[in-house]
Amino acid sequence: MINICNCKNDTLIMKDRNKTLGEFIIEKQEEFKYSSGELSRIINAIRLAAKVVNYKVNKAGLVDIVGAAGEQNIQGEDQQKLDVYANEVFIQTLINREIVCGIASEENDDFIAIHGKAGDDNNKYVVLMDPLDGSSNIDVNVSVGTIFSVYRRVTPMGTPVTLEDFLQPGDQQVAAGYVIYGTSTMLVYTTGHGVNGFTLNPAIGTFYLSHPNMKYSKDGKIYSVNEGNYIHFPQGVKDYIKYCQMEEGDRPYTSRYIGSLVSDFHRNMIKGGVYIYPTSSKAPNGKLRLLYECNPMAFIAEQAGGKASDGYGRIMEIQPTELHQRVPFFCGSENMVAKAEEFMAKYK
Ligand code: AHM
Ligand code: MG
Repeated sequence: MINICNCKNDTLIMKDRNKTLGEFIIEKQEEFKYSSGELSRIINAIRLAAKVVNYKVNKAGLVDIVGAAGEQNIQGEDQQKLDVYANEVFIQTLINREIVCGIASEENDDFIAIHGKAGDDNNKYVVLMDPLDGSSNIDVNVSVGTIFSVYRRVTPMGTPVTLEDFLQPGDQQVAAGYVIYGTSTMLVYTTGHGVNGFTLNPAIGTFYLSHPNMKYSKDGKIYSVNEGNYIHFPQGVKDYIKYCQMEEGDRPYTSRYIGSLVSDFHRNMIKGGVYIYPTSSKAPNGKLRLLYECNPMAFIAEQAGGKASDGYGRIMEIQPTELHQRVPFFCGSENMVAKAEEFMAKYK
Protein backbone atom coordinates (compact mmCIF):
# COMPACT_ATOMS: atom_id res chain seq x y z
CA MET A 1 0.00 0.00 0.00
CA ILE A 2 1.26 3.49 -0.78
CA ASN A 3 0.68 6.13 1.83
CA ILE A 4 1.73 9.70 2.57
CA CYS A 5 3.51 10.84 5.68
CA ASN A 6 4.95 14.04 7.00
CA CYS A 7 8.73 13.86 7.05
CA LYS A 8 11.26 16.01 8.84
CA ASN A 9 11.64 18.74 6.26
CA ASP A 10 7.86 19.20 6.08
CA THR A 11 7.54 17.80 2.59
CA LEU A 12 5.16 14.98 1.92
CA ILE A 13 6.66 11.72 0.78
CA MET A 14 5.11 8.41 -0.05
CA LYS A 15 5.75 5.89 2.70
CA ASP A 16 4.38 2.57 3.82
CA ARG A 17 1.99 1.92 6.66
CA ASN A 18 0.20 5.30 7.06
CA LYS A 19 -3.50 4.91 7.69
CA THR A 20 -6.16 6.07 5.30
CA LEU A 21 -8.90 8.30 6.71
CA GLY A 22 -11.34 5.42 6.19
CA GLU A 23 -9.20 3.07 8.29
CA PHE A 24 -8.70 5.75 10.93
CA ILE A 25 -12.45 6.39 11.24
CA ILE A 26 -13.14 2.66 11.73
CA GLU A 27 -10.37 2.38 14.30
CA LYS A 28 -11.62 5.42 16.25
CA GLN A 29 -15.22 4.25 16.07
CA GLU A 30 -14.20 1.21 18.11
CA GLU A 31 -12.79 3.52 20.80
CA PHE A 32 -16.25 5.00 21.50
CA LYS A 33 -18.04 2.35 23.51
CA TYR A 34 -21.75 1.96 22.72
CA SER A 35 -21.50 4.38 19.79
CA SER A 36 -23.82 3.59 16.93
CA GLY A 37 -21.43 4.70 14.21
CA GLU A 38 -23.50 7.74 13.21
CA LEU A 39 -20.69 10.18 13.91
CA SER A 40 -18.27 8.07 11.86
CA ARG A 41 -20.75 8.06 9.00
CA ILE A 42 -21.04 11.86 9.16
CA ILE A 43 -17.23 12.21 8.91
CA ASN A 44 -17.35 9.75 6.02
CA ALA A 45 -19.99 11.84 4.24
CA ILE A 46 -17.91 15.00 4.76
CA ARG A 47 -14.88 13.16 3.37
CA LEU A 48 -16.83 12.34 0.21
CA ALA A 49 -18.26 15.86 -0.23
CA ALA A 50 -14.78 17.33 0.34
CA LYS A 51 -13.41 15.28 -2.54
CA VAL A 52 -16.19 16.43 -4.86
CA VAL A 53 -15.67 20.09 -3.91
CA ASN A 54 -11.90 19.70 -4.17
CA TYR A 55 -12.31 18.49 -7.74
CA LYS A 56 -14.28 21.62 -8.66
CA VAL A 57 -12.04 24.02 -6.75
CA ASN A 58 -9.00 22.70 -8.59
CA LYS A 59 -10.74 23.11 -11.91
CA ALA A 60 -11.86 26.64 -11.08
CA GLY A 61 -9.11 28.28 -13.07
CA LEU A 62 -9.69 26.06 -16.12
CA VAL A 63 -13.41 25.86 -16.37
CA ASP A 64 -15.62 28.91 -16.45
CA ILE A 65 -17.17 28.10 -13.12
CA VAL A 66 -15.72 31.20 -11.54
CA GLY A 67 -18.15 34.06 -11.72
CA ALA A 68 -21.41 35.30 -10.45
CA ALA A 69 -24.29 32.94 -9.91
CA GLY A 70 -27.00 33.57 -12.46
CA GLU A 71 -24.65 34.22 -15.39
CA GLN A 72 -24.19 31.70 -18.20
CA ASN A 73 -21.00 30.03 -19.34
CA ILE A 74 -19.98 29.71 -22.99
CA GLN A 75 -21.94 26.48 -23.34
CA GLY A 76 -25.01 28.44 -22.31
CA GLU A 77 -25.23 26.61 -18.98
CA ASP A 78 -26.12 28.49 -15.84
CA GLN A 79 -23.03 29.39 -13.88
CA GLN A 80 -22.92 28.66 -10.25
CA LYS A 81 -20.62 30.32 -7.84
CA LEU A 82 -18.34 27.85 -6.19
CA ASP A 83 -19.63 28.60 -2.70
CA VAL A 84 -23.19 27.90 -3.83
CA TYR A 85 -21.98 24.68 -5.44
CA ALA A 86 -20.08 23.60 -2.31
CA ASN A 87 -23.14 24.33 -0.18
CA GLU A 88 -25.28 22.06 -2.34
CA VAL A 89 -22.71 19.27 -2.39
CA PHE A 90 -22.29 19.15 1.38
CA ILE A 91 -26.02 19.43 2.08
CA GLN A 92 -26.99 16.86 -0.54
CA THR A 93 -24.33 14.38 0.58
CA LEU A 94 -25.48 14.60 4.20
CA ILE A 95 -29.15 14.31 3.23
CA ASN A 96 -28.53 11.36 0.89
CA ARG A 97 -26.74 9.40 3.58
CA GLU A 98 -29.71 9.89 5.95
CA ILE A 99 -27.47 10.46 8.95
CA VAL A 100 -28.40 13.90 10.28
CA CYS A 101 -31.68 15.45 11.36
CA GLY A 102 -30.73 19.04 10.59
CA ILE A 103 -28.22 21.25 8.81
CA ALA A 104 -27.41 24.94 9.17
CA SER A 105 -25.12 26.66 6.70
CA GLU A 106 -23.58 30.10 6.42
CA GLU A 107 -25.01 30.15 2.90
CA ASN A 108 -28.64 29.68 4.02
CA ASP A 109 -30.77 32.15 5.96
CA ASP A 110 -32.49 29.44 7.98
CA PHE A 111 -31.65 25.92 9.14
CA ILE A 112 -32.83 22.84 7.25
CA ALA A 113 -34.92 20.30 9.15
CA ILE A 114 -34.52 16.90 7.53
CA HIS A 115 -37.63 14.84 8.03
CA GLY A 116 -38.59 13.78 4.54
CA LYS A 117 -37.73 10.12 4.96
CA ALA A 118 -38.84 7.75 7.68
CA GLY A 119 -36.20 7.68 10.37
CA ASP A 120 -34.59 11.07 9.65
CA ASP A 121 -36.15 12.56 12.78
CA ASN A 122 -34.55 9.74 14.73
CA ASN A 123 -31.04 10.77 13.76
CA LYS A 124 -29.36 12.42 16.70
CA TYR A 125 -26.88 14.85 15.12
CA VAL A 126 -27.07 18.25 13.48
CA VAL A 127 -24.32 19.66 11.28
CA LEU A 128 -23.40 23.34 11.00
CA MET A 129 -21.02 24.50 8.31
CA ASP A 130 -19.42 27.18 6.24
CA PRO A 131 -19.20 25.29 2.94
CA LEU A 132 -16.60 27.50 1.28
CA ASP A 133 -14.99 30.01 3.56
CA GLY A 134 -12.86 32.76 2.03
CA SER A 135 -14.49 32.15 -1.35
CA SER A 136 -13.54 35.64 -2.57
CA ASN A 137 -10.02 34.17 -2.78
CA ILE A 138 -11.02 31.64 -5.44
CA ASP A 139 -10.73 34.15 -8.28
CA VAL A 140 -7.10 34.81 -7.37
CA ASN A 141 -6.05 31.19 -6.82
CA VAL A 142 -5.64 31.44 -3.06
CA SER A 143 -6.54 28.59 -0.69
CA VAL A 144 -10.07 28.34 0.64
CA GLY A 145 -11.70 25.96 3.05
CA THR A 146 -14.79 24.21 4.36
CA ILE A 147 -15.54 24.39 8.10
CA PHE A 148 -17.93 22.02 9.86
CA SER A 149 -19.24 21.32 13.30
CA VAL A 150 -21.42 18.53 14.74
CA TYR A 151 -23.75 18.68 17.77
CA ARG A 152 -26.12 16.22 19.37
CA ARG A 153 -29.68 17.50 19.10
CA VAL A 154 -31.29 18.70 22.34
CA THR A 155 -34.94 18.30 21.32
CA PRO A 156 -36.58 14.86 21.53
CA MET A 157 -35.77 12.30 18.85
CA GLY A 158 -38.61 11.60 16.48
CA THR A 159 -39.63 15.26 16.26
CA PRO A 160 -38.40 17.81 13.70
CA VAL A 161 -35.34 19.79 14.82
CA THR A 162 -35.85 23.34 16.05
CA LEU A 163 -33.62 26.41 16.35
CA GLU A 164 -32.70 25.27 19.85
CA ASP A 165 -30.78 22.31 18.40
CA PHE A 166 -28.47 24.72 16.56
CA LEU A 167 -28.06 27.45 19.18
CA GLN A 168 -25.80 25.43 21.45
CA PRO A 169 -22.59 26.74 22.96
CA GLY A 170 -19.41 25.47 21.29
CA ASP A 171 -18.44 23.35 24.28
CA GLN A 172 -21.28 21.03 23.29
CA GLN A 173 -19.67 20.13 19.96
CA VAL A 174 -19.02 16.44 19.42
CA ALA A 175 -16.88 16.96 16.34
CA ALA A 176 -15.48 19.79 14.27
CA GLY A 177 -13.09 20.11 11.40
CA TYR A 178 -12.06 21.83 8.25
CA VAL A 179 -10.99 21.01 4.74
CA ILE A 180 -8.28 23.17 3.24
CA TYR A 181 -8.14 23.29 -0.54
CA GLY A 182 -4.53 24.39 -0.78
CA THR A 183 -1.31 23.34 -2.43
CA SER A 184 -2.46 19.99 -1.18
CA THR A 185 -5.95 19.30 0.08
CA MET A 186 -6.27 18.33 3.72
CA LEU A 187 -9.06 17.30 6.05
CA VAL A 188 -8.33 18.15 9.69
CA TYR A 189 -10.79 17.17 12.41
CA THR A 190 -11.37 16.44 16.06
CA THR A 191 -13.94 14.43 17.96
CA GLY A 192 -12.61 15.72 21.27
CA HIS A 193 -9.64 13.35 21.37
CA GLY A 194 -6.94 15.51 19.78
CA VAL A 195 -6.63 16.78 16.24
CA ASN A 196 -5.57 14.74 13.23
CA GLY A 197 -4.83 15.89 9.69
CA PHE A 198 -5.24 13.86 6.50
CA THR A 199 -3.79 14.75 3.12
CA LEU A 200 -5.55 13.86 -0.11
CA ASN A 201 -3.61 11.89 -2.65
CA PRO A 202 -5.42 13.28 -5.71
CA ALA A 203 -4.17 10.51 -7.98
CA ILE A 204 -6.27 7.91 -6.19
CA GLY A 205 -8.72 10.11 -4.28
CA THR A 206 -7.72 8.86 -0.84
CA PHE A 207 -6.98 10.86 2.31
CA TYR A 208 -4.00 9.60 4.33
CA LEU A 209 -3.08 10.40 7.92
CA SER A 210 -0.24 12.85 7.38
CA HIS A 211 -0.43 15.04 10.52
CA PRO A 212 -1.25 12.88 13.56
CA ASN A 213 -1.96 14.61 16.87
CA MET A 214 -1.52 18.20 15.68
CA LYS A 215 -0.41 20.64 18.40
CA TYR A 216 0.01 24.38 18.72
CA SER A 217 3.24 25.51 20.30
CA LYS A 218 2.56 27.48 23.50
CA ASP A 219 4.23 30.56 21.99
CA GLY A 220 4.45 31.61 18.39
CA LYS A 221 5.98 34.28 16.23
CA ILE A 222 3.21 35.00 13.72
CA TYR A 223 0.35 37.44 14.13
CA SER A 224 -2.46 37.44 11.56
CA VAL A 225 -4.85 40.36 11.39
CA ASN A 226 -6.17 42.63 8.65
CA GLU A 227 -4.07 45.67 9.54
CA GLY A 228 -5.83 47.72 6.88
CA ASN A 229 -8.58 48.11 9.46
CA TYR A 230 -6.11 49.29 12.13
CA ILE A 231 -7.59 52.71 12.77
CA HIS A 232 -11.01 51.14 13.37
CA PHE A 233 -9.76 48.58 15.92
CA PRO A 234 -10.36 48.81 19.67
CA GLN A 235 -7.43 50.27 21.62
CA GLY A 236 -6.55 46.88 23.18
CA VAL A 237 -6.00 45.35 19.72
CA LYS A 238 -4.00 48.38 18.56
CA ASP A 239 -1.77 48.07 21.61
CA TYR A 240 -1.33 44.32 21.09
CA ILE A 241 -0.33 44.88 17.44
CA LYS A 242 2.27 47.44 18.58
CA TYR A 243 3.48 44.90 21.16
CA CYS A 244 3.91 42.30 18.35
CA GLN A 245 5.95 44.80 16.35
CA MET A 246 8.17 45.92 19.21
CA GLU A 247 11.84 44.96 19.19
CA GLU A 248 12.20 43.07 22.46
CA GLY A 249 12.94 39.43 23.36
CA ASP A 250 11.69 37.21 20.52
CA ARG A 251 9.84 40.15 18.94
CA PRO A 252 9.08 41.66 16.49
CA TYR A 253 6.79 38.89 15.30
CA THR A 254 6.09 38.20 11.65
CA SER A 255 2.84 39.43 10.13
CA ARG A 256 1.07 36.90 7.88
CA TYR A 257 -2.51 37.38 6.67
CA ILE A 258 -4.03 35.44 3.80
CA GLY A 259 -7.59 36.58 4.42
CA SER A 260 -8.81 33.01 4.32
CA LEU A 261 -9.53 31.85 7.87
CA VAL A 262 -8.86 28.16 7.30
CA SER A 263 -5.50 28.87 5.68
CA ASP A 264 -4.42 31.42 8.29
CA PHE A 265 -5.51 29.08 11.10
CA HIS A 266 -3.82 26.04 9.54
CA ARG A 267 -0.50 27.84 9.11
CA ASN A 268 -0.59 29.20 12.64
CA MET A 269 -1.42 25.81 14.14
CA ILE A 270 1.57 24.28 12.39
CA LYS A 271 4.02 27.15 12.92
CA GLY A 272 2.72 28.85 16.08
CA GLY A 273 0.84 32.12 15.92
CA VAL A 274 -2.30 34.08 16.65
CA TYR A 275 -5.22 34.96 14.36
CA ILE A 276 -7.32 38.00 15.24
CA TYR A 277 -10.54 39.30 13.71
CA PRO A 278 -11.60 41.92 16.24
CA THR A 279 -14.55 44.23 16.49
CA SER A 280 -14.07 47.55 14.74
CA SER A 281 -15.97 50.75 14.35
CA LYS A 282 -17.01 49.37 10.92
CA ALA A 283 -18.02 45.91 12.23
CA PRO A 284 -19.11 46.31 15.86
CA ASN A 285 -19.45 42.53 16.39
CA GLY A 286 -16.51 41.52 14.20
CA LYS A 287 -17.00 39.67 10.93
CA LEU A 288 -16.75 35.97 11.66
CA ARG A 289 -19.75 33.83 12.52
CA LEU A 290 -19.87 32.17 15.90
CA LEU A 291 -21.63 28.99 14.77
CA TYR A 292 -20.06 28.34 11.38
CA GLU A 293 -16.51 29.64 11.84
CA CYS A 294 -15.46 30.50 15.39
CA ASN A 295 -16.86 27.58 17.41
CA PRO A 296 -15.47 24.82 15.17
CA MET A 297 -12.07 26.52 14.92
CA ALA A 298 -12.10 27.11 18.69
CA PHE A 299 -12.80 23.41 19.34
CA ILE A 300 -9.93 22.39 17.05
CA ALA A 301 -7.63 25.02 18.59
CA GLU A 302 -8.31 23.85 22.15
CA GLN A 303 -7.92 20.21 21.18
CA ALA A 304 -4.54 21.15 19.71
CA GLY A 305 -3.47 22.86 22.95
CA GLY A 306 -4.30 26.37 21.73
CA LYS A 307 -6.80 28.95 22.92
CA ALA A 308 -9.79 30.75 21.40
CA SER A 309 -11.32 33.88 22.86
CA ASP A 310 -13.57 36.80 21.98
CA GLY A 311 -10.94 39.03 23.58
CA TYR A 312 -12.32 38.60 27.08
CA GLY A 313 -13.44 35.01 27.51
CA ARG A 314 -13.68 31.56 26.00
CA ILE A 315 -15.44 31.43 22.62
CA MET A 316 -16.95 28.01 23.32
CA GLU A 317 -18.83 29.27 26.38
CA ILE A 318 -20.81 31.91 24.50
CA GLN A 319 -24.52 31.10 24.42
CA PRO A 320 -25.59 31.76 20.82
CA THR A 321 -28.75 33.78 20.31
CA GLU A 322 -29.04 33.65 16.54
CA LEU A 323 -27.82 31.46 13.68
CA HIS A 324 -25.69 34.06 11.92
CA GLN A 325 -24.34 35.75 15.04
CA ARG A 326 -20.93 37.40 14.64
CA VAL A 327 -18.25 37.58 17.32
CA PRO A 328 -14.71 38.95 17.59
CA PHE A 329 -12.18 36.12 17.34
CA PHE A 330 -8.72 35.70 18.88
CA CYS A 331 -7.35 32.24 18.26
CA GLY A 332 -4.02 30.46 18.31
CA SER A 333 -1.03 29.67 20.50
CA GLU A 334 -2.12 29.81 24.13
CA ASN A 335 0.33 32.42 25.42
CA MET A 336 -0.23 34.73 22.45
CA VAL A 337 -4.02 34.72 22.89
CA ALA A 338 -3.59 35.22 26.64
CA LYS A 339 -1.32 38.21 25.99
CA ALA A 340 -3.85 39.74 23.58
CA GLU A 341 -6.55 39.27 26.26
CA GLU A 342 -4.32 41.13 28.74
CA PHE A 343 -4.25 44.14 26.43
CA MET A 344 -8.00 43.91 25.85
CA ALA A 345 -8.71 43.79 29.60
CA LYS A 346 -7.01 47.17 30.09
CA TYR A 347 -9.85 48.87 28.19
CA LYS A 348 -12.76 46.65 29.14
P1 AHM B 1 -16.59 34.72 4.23
O1 AHM B 1 -17.27 33.73 5.14
O2 AHM B 1 -17.55 35.68 3.61
O3 AHM B 1 -15.70 34.03 3.23
O4 AHM B 1 -15.68 35.64 5.16
C1 AHM B 1 -14.80 35.05 6.06
C2 AHM B 1 -13.41 35.38 5.67
C3 AHM B 1 -12.38 34.61 6.45
O5 AHM B 1 -11.98 33.44 5.79
C4 AHM B 1 -11.24 35.58 6.52
O6 AHM B 1 -10.39 35.32 7.61
C5 AHM B 1 -11.93 36.90 6.61
O7 AHM B 1 -13.18 36.74 5.99
C6 AHM B 1 -11.18 37.98 5.90
O8 AHM B 1 -11.88 39.16 6.03
P2 AHM B 1 -11.21 40.56 5.62
O9 AHM B 1 -11.09 40.54 4.13
O10 AHM B 1 -12.15 41.58 6.14
O11 AHM B 1 -9.86 40.65 6.29
MG1 MG C 1 -17.11 32.19 6.03
